[in-house]
Amino acid sequence: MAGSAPGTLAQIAELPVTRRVRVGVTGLARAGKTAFLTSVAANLLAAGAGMAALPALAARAGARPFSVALAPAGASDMPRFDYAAHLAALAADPPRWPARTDAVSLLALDLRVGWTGLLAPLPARRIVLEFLDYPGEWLLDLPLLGQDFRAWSQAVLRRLERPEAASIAREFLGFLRGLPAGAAADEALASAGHALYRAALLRLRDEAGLSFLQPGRFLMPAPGPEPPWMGFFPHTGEGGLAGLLRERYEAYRASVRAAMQAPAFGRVDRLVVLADVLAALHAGPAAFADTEAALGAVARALRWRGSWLGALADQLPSWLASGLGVGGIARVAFAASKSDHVAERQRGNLAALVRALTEVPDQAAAGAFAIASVRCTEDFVWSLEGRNISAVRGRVLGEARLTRSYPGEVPDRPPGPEFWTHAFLAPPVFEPMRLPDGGRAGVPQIGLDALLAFLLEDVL
Ligand SMILES: Nc1nc2c(ncn2[C@@H]2O[C@H](COP(=O)(O)OP(=O)(O)O)[C@@H](O)[C@H]2O)c(=O)[nH]1
Ligand SMILES: [Mg+2]
Repeated sequence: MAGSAPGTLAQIAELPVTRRVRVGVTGLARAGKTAFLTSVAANLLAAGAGMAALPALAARAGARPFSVALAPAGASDMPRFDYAAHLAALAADPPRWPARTDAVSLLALDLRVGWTGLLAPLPARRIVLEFLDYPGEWLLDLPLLGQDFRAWSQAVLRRLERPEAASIAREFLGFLRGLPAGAAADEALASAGHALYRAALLRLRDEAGLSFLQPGRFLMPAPGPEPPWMGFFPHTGEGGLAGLLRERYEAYRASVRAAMQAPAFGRVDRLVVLADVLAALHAGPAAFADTEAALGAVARALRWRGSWLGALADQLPSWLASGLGVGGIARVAFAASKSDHVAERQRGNLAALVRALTEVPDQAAAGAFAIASVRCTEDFVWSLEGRNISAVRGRVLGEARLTRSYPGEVPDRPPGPEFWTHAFLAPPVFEPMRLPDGGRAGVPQIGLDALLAFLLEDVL
């Protein structure tokens, strides 16, 4: 029909030429956020320059020409992700891992996506892709939004009383037991309890390697002076002190909500949650159960009535929909990072394990992945005592020769007691592969392209 084509063209031409997509990138401790952001930027820039850096994403974009540039910072008030310094570390000889950073920062990329065929004359669309490096500790404040003080206190105390935590939390637990029934709202008691609780959280993180620790801002405080309402701790008693602690908890929740609506952190419409699941398998049953609980709580907080947020944004409770900007979260990707520590055969199991830990439904706005942002190893069949084992090999940081590694069999679901009778070995810290051409051809990765293709499916 001769008349229909111009109509269609006109409709497309009416599409907004600029779209802003903000991806929150978060993860439990040392999950690999900086490596992820550096690799995303390097590989998108390389793909935009016509190199085959992200095959799955390029396949999604089809034949449409696209180019990528680092977006100018303009007058933005968000600290920028120091891409140049992080890439320089990876591209150095010998390669180094990017320096440890804890500050919140933003990586912004400017994408221009053109049209093909009959639509080729149309002006290219301009899409600004923003990746926000979001502290993992704060992620664990999300479940608080749906829990009152009593329910939260009960859950925290149950976790603290488990053997692996109880010895570290002994002083705090002793303090709680020593509180008189119906204790009055006394500031000295409140601050003493708070100090003990906070010290216990820090040690649980640093000494026991636990990550399901709340409130997250006790470990990673927001910038600026600390308001008095930070001074609380979990407590299931009744009376004046309990009332004061409850009020402070409510003020804390209100501030979490407000922060999530603030321009800096709000408007997140996709989320990547990274977890070093292999390290948790190595750390043993208690640490693994902790990771499992943390991921489960985060996944549940991001869900509503069994459906993923993005799919049912209009049915969300309003505080949740507007807070975080979660109402607008169209997609969530949960990913096990550093999957180059195991061979291809095991990476499928690793993704299945992440799916089980987060209960991600099959067909949904949420996906489960096993990725390596910065691939350090190659797969390799190791003949050990007459058996062939799917292992990996790479260069260990600071060593000249290649090291073989086989940490153990990765379970495809949360493992039972029999799994823990064999140690799951700690993978060595591998050196990133040498990047030719200063990284301009991208960074070798595993599954990063599939994750991005899922996350940005509708954008490209
Ligand atoms: N083998 C391997 N190691 C990784 C990868 N990503 C991160 N790592 C390791 O994990 C460490 C922490 O990563 P980083 O990105 O700084 O974590 P962050 O604290 O979440 O920002 C790095 O220094 C690397 O040793 C990866 O893709 N493969
Ligand atoms: Mg970092």
